[in-house]
Amino acid sequence: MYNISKWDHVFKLDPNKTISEKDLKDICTSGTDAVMIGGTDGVTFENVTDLQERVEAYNVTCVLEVSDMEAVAPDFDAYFIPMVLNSEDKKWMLDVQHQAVKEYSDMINWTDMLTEGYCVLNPEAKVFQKTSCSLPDQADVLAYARMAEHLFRLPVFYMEYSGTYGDPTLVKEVADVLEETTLVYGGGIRTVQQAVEMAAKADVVVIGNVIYEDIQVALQTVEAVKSTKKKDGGRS
Ligand code: 1GP
Repeated sequence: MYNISKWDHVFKLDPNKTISEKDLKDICTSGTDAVMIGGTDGVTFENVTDLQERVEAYNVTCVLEVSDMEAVAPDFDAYFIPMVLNSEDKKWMLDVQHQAVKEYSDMINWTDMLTEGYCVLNPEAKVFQKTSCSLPDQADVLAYARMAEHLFRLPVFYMEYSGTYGDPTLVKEVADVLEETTLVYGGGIRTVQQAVEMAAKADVVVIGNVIYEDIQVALQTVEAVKSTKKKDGGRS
C-alpha cells in the first residue's frame, strides 16, 4: 500500500516518450519511492499499458496520473486524479472527474484513488494552456494551498512548474502554510543542486524530463533528495 506522506522522490515517466530498457531498469531500481506514469499529450491506453507492463517487472510502486479517461488501465498501485485549482474552466476542477465517476463508479476502488490539488505555475507549460489556467500571484498560491488543506482537505498540493525551474522562495512559503496536505514540487529539475534545493522545501520532489535528457543526473537526484530529507528531518 502506498503512503504519499512518506515519499520523498518520484520519477514521472511520460508514456508518449521512448525510454530504453536499460534506463527504465535504472529508474525502477534507483530507490525512488514511486514511478508515476503521466503526461499531457499523446497519452493512450496502448502506450500507458505498454509502459505499465515494463515497470511492473520491477519491485517499485507504480501509479497512474490520470489525464485522459480513455487511457485508464487496471492494476496500478494507485490512481492520482489531478484537480486544477487555478484553471479558469470548471471542467478541469470538477467536470472531467464527475464524468469519470458517473461512467466508471462500479469499477473504482476508492482506496486506490488520491486527488492532487494542482497549481500550475508555468504559463509556457502545455498543461497550463490545455487546462486554461490563469497565472496566480504569491497571495493566490498561498490561498490555493490553504483551500487545498482546509476547505477541500486534499491529500496533495502539487506546485507544477513543468518544464521550468520554479521559485524556491514561494515553495518554502507554501510549505510553511501546509501541515496535513503533502506538498509536491515538480518542474525543471535538471541538476542535482536543484533537486536538493527543492527537497529542502517540498515534501516530495518529482523528476520528469531530465530522465530523457540526462539519465545520470536523473538517477543522482534520488540519493540527493533522500539525503537532504534525512538531514533536514523533512522540509525546512
Ligand atoms: C511534470 O512536474 C513534473 O508534470 C516534472 O516536471 O518534466 O519539468 O521535470 P519536469
